[in-house]
Amino acid sequence: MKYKLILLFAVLLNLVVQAQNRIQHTINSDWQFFKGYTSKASDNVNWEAVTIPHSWNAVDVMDDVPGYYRDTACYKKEIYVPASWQDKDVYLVFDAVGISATIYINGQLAGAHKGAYTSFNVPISEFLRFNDNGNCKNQIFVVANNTFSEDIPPLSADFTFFGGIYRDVHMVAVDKLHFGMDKLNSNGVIWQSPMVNTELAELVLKSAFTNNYDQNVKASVRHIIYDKMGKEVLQSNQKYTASKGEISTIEAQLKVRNPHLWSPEEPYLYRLKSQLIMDGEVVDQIENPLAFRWFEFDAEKGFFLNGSPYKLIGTSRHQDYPGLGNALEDGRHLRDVELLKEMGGNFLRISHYPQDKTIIEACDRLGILTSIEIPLVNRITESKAFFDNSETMLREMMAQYYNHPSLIVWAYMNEILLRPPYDKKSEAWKKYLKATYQLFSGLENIVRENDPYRYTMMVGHGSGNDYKEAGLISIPKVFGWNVYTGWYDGKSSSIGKSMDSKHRLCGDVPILLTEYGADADIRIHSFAAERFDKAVEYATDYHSEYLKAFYERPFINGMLIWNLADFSSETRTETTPHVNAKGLLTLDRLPKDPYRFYQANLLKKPFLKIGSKEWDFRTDLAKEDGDTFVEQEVQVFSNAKEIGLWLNGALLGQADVIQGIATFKVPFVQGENQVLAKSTSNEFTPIDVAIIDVNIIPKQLKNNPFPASGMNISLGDKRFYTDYHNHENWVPAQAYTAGSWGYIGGDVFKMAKSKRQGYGSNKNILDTDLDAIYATQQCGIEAFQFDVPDGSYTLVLHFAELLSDKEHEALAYNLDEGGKIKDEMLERSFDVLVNKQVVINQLSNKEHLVPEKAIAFKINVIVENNQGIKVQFKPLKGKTILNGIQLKKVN
Ligand code: GCB
Ligand code: CA
Repeated sequence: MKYKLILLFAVLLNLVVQAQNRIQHTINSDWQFFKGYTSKASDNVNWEAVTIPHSWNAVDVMDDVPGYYRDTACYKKEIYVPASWQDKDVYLVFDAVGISATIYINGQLAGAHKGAYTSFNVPISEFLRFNDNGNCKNQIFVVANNTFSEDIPPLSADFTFFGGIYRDVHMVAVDKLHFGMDKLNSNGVIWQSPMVNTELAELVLKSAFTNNYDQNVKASVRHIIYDKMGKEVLQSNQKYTASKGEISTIEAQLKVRNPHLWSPEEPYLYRLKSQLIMDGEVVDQIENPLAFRWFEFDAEKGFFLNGSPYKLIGTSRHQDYPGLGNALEDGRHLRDVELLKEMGGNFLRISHYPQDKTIIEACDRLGILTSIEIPLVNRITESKAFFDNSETMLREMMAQYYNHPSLIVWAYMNEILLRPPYDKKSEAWKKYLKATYQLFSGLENIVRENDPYRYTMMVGHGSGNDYKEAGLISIPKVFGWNVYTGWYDGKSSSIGKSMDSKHRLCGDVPILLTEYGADADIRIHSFAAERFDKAVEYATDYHSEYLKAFYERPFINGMLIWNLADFSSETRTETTPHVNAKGLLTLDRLPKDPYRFYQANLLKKPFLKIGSKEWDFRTDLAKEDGDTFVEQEVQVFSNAKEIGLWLNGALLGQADVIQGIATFKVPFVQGENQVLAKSTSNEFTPIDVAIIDVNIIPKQLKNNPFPASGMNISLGDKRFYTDYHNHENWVPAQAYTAGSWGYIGGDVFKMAKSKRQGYGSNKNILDTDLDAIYATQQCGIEAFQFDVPDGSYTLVLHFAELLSDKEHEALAYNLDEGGKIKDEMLERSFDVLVNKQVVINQLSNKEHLVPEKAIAFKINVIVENNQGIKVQFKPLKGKTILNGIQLKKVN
C-alpha cells in the first residue's frame, strides 16, 4: 500500500548520523532485602538475597493469620557506573514500588515517591562515584513501605495492598540533552490525533526535552513514522534552541493520508521514532506506538469505533498471582491479555490502578481497547495532602500511558460513596459530598486539559442516587456502573431493568456496565445452584442473563466482567479465603465455565468445549437401589448450531445450542466415562473429549460393597465439593432412611440477619483448606447413621463453631452490609457416641471447639452383628452440631 503524505511545519533534514541511543536496562538481579526498618545499607541486619520483581507479601496474604505485613522494609543493591557516564545524566527508574519509597544513593537522599501503581525516576548523577579502576561501586538503598496512609489512595478497597519493589528497576544513562525523564516520568513525546477518518489523520506531536548542559544548545527534533512493515511513511524535522537547564517543548502538526486504521480485529500499529539531534548527531532517541482510530460513546446508540457500532465487551484485571503477590514477570502479564483475547473480549478495564506496561502494550498489539484509572476507591480523605496525591497520580498516569492507541478512556474514581465515613443525615456528610465533588471536578479538568480527545469516566455503585445528589454524574464524559444484581442482592434476570434505571438516571451521559460478576469456585458444583453458593453452575447462569440484557440494549456502550481472573483480597473469607472468586479464570488462570460461555458467544472461529471438564472425578448418589448409573447435566459450550454427545462411544443425543450452550442429561456409569462432544452442524468445529471417573454411592449400604473410595459428607450443605489435593469428593448430606445413611434430626445452619447465602456461614474457618465443608453445618443433630456391612472402618468427624463473640469489621467489599458484625454466641457442649460408646467427651465451645476453627476427630470403628454405625450427639449445654463426616472401610 502506498501513502501520500503531506508534511506541515516540517523541514526535511538529510544529515543522518549514527544514532547514539540512550542506555537503558533493568537492574533486577542481586538485591538484598530486609523486612523491617534500618537506617542505612551498611547496617548489620538480616539481609536476604532477592530478585526484582519482589513483594514481601507473596505468602502472608494467603495464610490463616488475619492481616499481612503492612510496614517498612528495605532493599539495597550495589551498582557499578562506568567513567564514561560522567558526562551523561544518570537516572534510576522504578516501574512501581508498593506503596511509598525513599531512595538513597551512597547514603544521600536522592528521591522519594508515593503511590503503588505509577513509575518514577530518580536523577542520581550528582551522588555517583565514577572511576574505571574498579572503584566505581555505588550503593542504592531503598526504604519502602505499605503502611496505611490517610493521604495516599486507595484508602480501602477489595484487593490486597502488596508491598515491595514489584516491577522492574532500570538504570538509564542519557545525553545531557534528552527527552522526558521529568517529574512525572513521561518519555517526553506525546501524540494526539484530533481528527481521524479513512482519508486523513491529523497528528499533533508534542515533544518535551531537557537541556542539562551549562549553555543553550541548538538542536533539532526529528520524528519518523514507520508503517507496520517498517517502511518510513513520514518524517518531520524542527530546529530549536534549547535553553540551558530548562525543559523545552515543541509541537509538530502532521497529516497522514489514508491512514491504515486500528481496531481489535486489525490492530494495525505504526511506530513513531523521535530523535534529538545536535551538531548533526543523534543524541537521544525514543520510540512510541502510534495508531489511528476514532471512537464515540453515545447515550442512546452505544459505542462506535471507526464510524461503526461496536459493542465493547471484556473484563477488568488485577495484577497478582498465587505465591507471587503482585511481583510478576512480564510473561504472566502478557498471558492475561492473551487469555482475554482468546475469550473473544475486545476491552480491558485496567483497574483499579495503572498496571505493568506489558499489559497495555499487549492491548495495543493484540487489539484490545482499554481504559485506565487511578485507585480512588470507596472513600476519600478531605485533606489537601490526599487531593494533591490524587492529582499527582493522575498526572503521572496520563504522562506515562498517553501514547497507547488502545487507550480510549481515562478514569479516576470507583464507588467513592461506598464507605461513607459519616451518617448520611449529618452535615458532615453534606460537606463530604461537596469535597468529593470538588476533588473529582478538579481531576476531570486536568484530564480534559491534557487530553481533549479521549473520554473520561467515573464509576459508581448501587442505586446511584447518591452520585446524582453529589453532582458526580454530570462531571465525566461517560459514567460506568458496577451492578451486581443476582449476586449481592436481587435476581440476575433483573439486570436489564437495573440498567434501564441507570440509563434514565444518567440522561444524556453515555453509560457502561463497568462491573458485574459472581463468585465461582471450580471445586463446587450444584444442580440446584443458588446465590452465594459459589457453584460454577450459578455463575454460568448469571452471566447468560447479563449477556442477554446487554445485547437487547444498545445504550449499554460496554459491558465488563468482574474479573478476568480470581485475585487477592486479603480480607475476603468464604470458600476461598483471601481471594475474590469472581474471575472467569482461577487464580492459576484455569478456565471456569463462564469463560467458556463467553468464548462460545464471542469467538468468530468455530469453538466447542465440554463444561466442567476439570471435574474429572465425581461422586453421586444412586436414586434407587441397584441403579447402575447416575444422571448429571452436562453443558457443552459452542458457537455451532447443534451438538451431538457420545457417551462411551455411543451417541447419546443431539441438542440445539442456545446462547452458546447445548445441554445434555448424561447417565454416568461407575468408573471411567468418555464424553465426546462434536458439532453435528459444522464440520469445522473442534471436537472435545472429557474423561470422567464416576463413583456411585449405592442407595442401600447394607447389601452392597462399601464404596472403595469411601464417603465424604458435608452437613448443612447442598453442594458437591471436590478436594483436588486429597482426591476426594464430598456430597451433600441427606436424611437417614432405613438401610441407607444420613442424619437424624437438626436444622441446616443459617446466618442470622444475612441477605447473603441461604445456608452456611461466610466466615474464613481457620486451620483448614476445607472451608466449604466447615462453613456448613447441621445444628441440633441427634445422630448420623450408616447401615454398613460388618468390618473395620475409619470414621472422621469434622466440627467448627460458626458463631463467635469476636467482633468482625464489616468487610470492605460487602455492598450490602456495613458497620461491625457480632454473633449472638451461646455456650454449647455435647458428647459424641459411636454405637453407644462415648468417643468424644464434652466437646465444648469454651474449650476445644474454638470458634471459627476447624477441629476433626479420627476414630476407628469395628462393626459386628450387622449393627452398622450410629453416631449419636448428646447435648449437655446448648445445641449439638456436625459439619462433616467421612467414612472409609479399612477391610
Ligand atoms: C466492586 C468493586 C470491586 C470489587 C467487586 C466485588 O464493586 O469495584 O473492587 O472487587 O465489587 O467483587 O465485590
Ligand atoms: Ca458442612
